[in-house]
Amino acid sequence: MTTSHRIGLVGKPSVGKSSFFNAATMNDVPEGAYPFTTIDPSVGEAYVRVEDAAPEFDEVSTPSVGYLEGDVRFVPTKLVDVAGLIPGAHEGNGLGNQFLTDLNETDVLIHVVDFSGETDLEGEPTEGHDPRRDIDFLETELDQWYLGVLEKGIERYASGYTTEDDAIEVELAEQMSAFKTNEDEIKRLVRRTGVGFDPAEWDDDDRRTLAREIRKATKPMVIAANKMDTPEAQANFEEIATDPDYEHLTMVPCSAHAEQALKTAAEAGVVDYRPGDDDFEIVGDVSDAQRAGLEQIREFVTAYGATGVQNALETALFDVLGVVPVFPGGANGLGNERGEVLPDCYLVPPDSTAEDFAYSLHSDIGDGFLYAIDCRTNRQLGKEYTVEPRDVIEVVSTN
Ligand SMILES: Nc1nc2c(ncn2[C@@H]2O[C@H](COP(=O)(O)OP(=O)(O)OP(=O)(O)O)[C@@H](O)[C@H]2O)c(=O)[nH]1
Ligand SMILES: [Mg+2]
Repeated sequence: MTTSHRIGLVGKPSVGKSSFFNAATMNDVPEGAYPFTTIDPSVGEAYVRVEDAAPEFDEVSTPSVGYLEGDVRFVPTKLVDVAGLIPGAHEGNGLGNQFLTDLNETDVLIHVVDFSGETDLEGEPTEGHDPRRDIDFLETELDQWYLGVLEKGIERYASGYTTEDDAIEVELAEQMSAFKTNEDEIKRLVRRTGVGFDPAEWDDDDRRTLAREIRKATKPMVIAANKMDTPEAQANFEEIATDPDYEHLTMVPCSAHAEQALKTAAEAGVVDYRPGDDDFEIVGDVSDAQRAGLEQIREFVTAYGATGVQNALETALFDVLGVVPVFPGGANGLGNERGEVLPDCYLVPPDSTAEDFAYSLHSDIGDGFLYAIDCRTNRQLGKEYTVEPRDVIEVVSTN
C-alpha cells in the first residue's frame, strides 16, 4: 500500500487542464477549444521524480510501481482533471457544484492559467486578457465558497444546536469537515488571524479573513503558467513573475503542448526524452518540418529549463503540500525475499514520524513498532523521528 495523494488541476475553461492532464498521464481525454469539454473529472496516474537511493548502496533498484529511468524514480501519484470553473460557481453557475465536489477530493491544486491572454474569464477567445485576473478570480471564488460554509457553521453555533460546552472550533471543524480540516487546525487559524474565539464578535472582514486562511491551509496551490510556448505568454510571465503583488505565489512556467509533443515523439521512437529534462535528442528519422517543430520546442525547454509539467506536479506535491518520499529498505541489504531491490517509494504526509511510516507500511507493523533503522548509517531511529526526503528506512516490529 502506498499513501496516495491527489493533485487537482483547476482553472477556468480552455486554459489547458486536459492538455496538461494528458501530457502528464498520456491518457486520452477529450480536449478542445470549447468550454466544458470535460464534464466528468478524469482521474489518472501521473509520476513525480525522486532521485533513486539504490546507487548509494551500489545497487540497481527494481521498482514495483512506477519506473526507473537512469537514476531517477518515477513514482505514481493521482492527478484529477477537474471541470472548468467560471465566475459565480459558488452560487451554482456553470458546473459549479460538480467542481466543488471534485475539488474536495484533492489534497493540493495546480491552478492552470492561460498566460497567453487569449481566453477571457469564461474561457472564450479574446486578446490581451490579463492572467492576473484569472489568478484573483479563482482565489476569490474558492474563498466565497468557504465563506458560505463557514457562515453556516457560525449560524449553527449561534442558534445553540451544538452541545453546551462545544467550542467554536468544534462546530466549524464539523461544518467544514469536507475540506479535510480539524479542530486543531481551525484553532490554530483562528489564533493566527487574531479574530478571537467568540464568533458573535466577528465582523464581515473577520469572517472573510478566516475563510481565506482555512482555504489556503486546506487547498494549497501552485500556478502553472501555461501556453508558455507562445510569445504572448512569455511576455506576460516576465511581467507577472516580477509583480510584487504576486510574489507570494509559486508560479511554474509550463507548456502542456511541448510536453505532449515530446512524449508523443518519444513513444514513436523519434526522440530520446525523459520527462522533466531540460533537453532531448533527436534519434529517429524526421522530416524537415518535424525537425523544425522539435527545434522550436528545444528552444523553449532549454530557455525555461523544462516543459514545466513535471515541475508543476513536483512543486505541488513536494514543495507546496510537503509530501516526503521514503524508501522502505533493509539494513542488511536492500533486496527482499523476492529478489526485488528497493521496490517501493512511499510518499508520506509532511511531518510523518518513523512510527507513522510504519503504519503506512501496514497497521500491524505500526502496532508492533519497536524501532527503525536508517539504512545509510545503520543508526537506530525512535518512533518520534521525523522522516526526511529520500530516507531509506527499515522498520523493526514485533509483528
Ligand atoms: N499554445 C498552447 N496551447 C495550449 C496548451 N495547452 C492547451 N492549449 C490549447 O488550449 C485549448 C484548451 O485546451 P484544453 O486542454 O481542452 O483546456 P481545458 O482547460 O481542459 O478546458 P475545459 O475542459 O473546457 O475546461 C486547446 O485548443 C489546446 O490545444 C499549451 O501548452 N500551449
Ligand atoms: Mg478539459
